[in-house]
Amino acid sequence: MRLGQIRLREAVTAAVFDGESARPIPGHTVRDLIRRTETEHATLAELAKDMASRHAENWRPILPIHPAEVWSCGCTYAVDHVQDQESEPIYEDVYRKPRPEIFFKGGARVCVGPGDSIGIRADSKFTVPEPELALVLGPKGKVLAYTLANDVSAWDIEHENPLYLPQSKVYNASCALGPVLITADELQSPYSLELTCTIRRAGETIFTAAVSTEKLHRRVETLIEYLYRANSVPAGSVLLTGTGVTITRAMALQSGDVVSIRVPEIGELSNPANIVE
Ligand code: DO4
Ligand code: MG
Repeated sequence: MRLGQIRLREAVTAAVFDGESARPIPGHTVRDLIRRTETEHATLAELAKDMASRHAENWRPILPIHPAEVWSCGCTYAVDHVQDQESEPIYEDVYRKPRPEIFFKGGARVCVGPGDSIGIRADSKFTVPEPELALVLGPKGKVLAYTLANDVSAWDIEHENPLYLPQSKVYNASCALGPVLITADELQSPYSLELTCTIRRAGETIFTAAVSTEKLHRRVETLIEYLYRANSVPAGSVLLTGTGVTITRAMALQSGDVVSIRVPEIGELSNPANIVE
């Protein structure tokens, strides 16, 4: 099932999507449904199926979940994170170590939905999109659904000194999610998705790259297990699984660029980029 959110009479409202049209679940957000999966011992898809109105209309999907918390994994694919500098040994080292890199990306405050602007920090000259598969976590870290994420990052700030990582990763509009969630029952495997990322500038495609999630170097269960060590992450949080695509400095995001991330089974997440102060 494709589950997302719409704005219905000013209220963020969960909705079941079928192509362009959606059937609202009035009075409930996706986080509300996630809470009910525990009390009603039902899956997200079962609950949404029962609760969605019969009437379908064309609706624009908004941010598909206002996550309690967003966490992000790094160095989970064999890519050159540094690109235009001497290879930074810490990235390579973490890729090989048993303990994955996991960092706090923020909360709903830094998230934007499909069509919304993603942010370029005014103090960064090398901001990039990081297209990633995202896991929507229920109680006890159960994967309830999947979506697409853009872990927008200011690489020049992060590469200047690893202690600057939070400033590269966490700022206004630094995380795009969507366009909708696909419930876990509908995705056979998270390891066989072809993820494509495109950057368009003034109508021209200036960058395109694809990676399969079969190249993900860690199991999803391992990432979740590490995330929950001594850390009671609430249901309704989102975990980004890392990027398998890297961008050169020549392709650094500029205001007006449009980044699109696509996985056929999930959809396309498209966002224009804009400077944020
Ligand atoms: O610490 C570097 C960032 C890693 C990351 O976000 C990724 O690999 O996706
Ligand atoms: Mg990332």
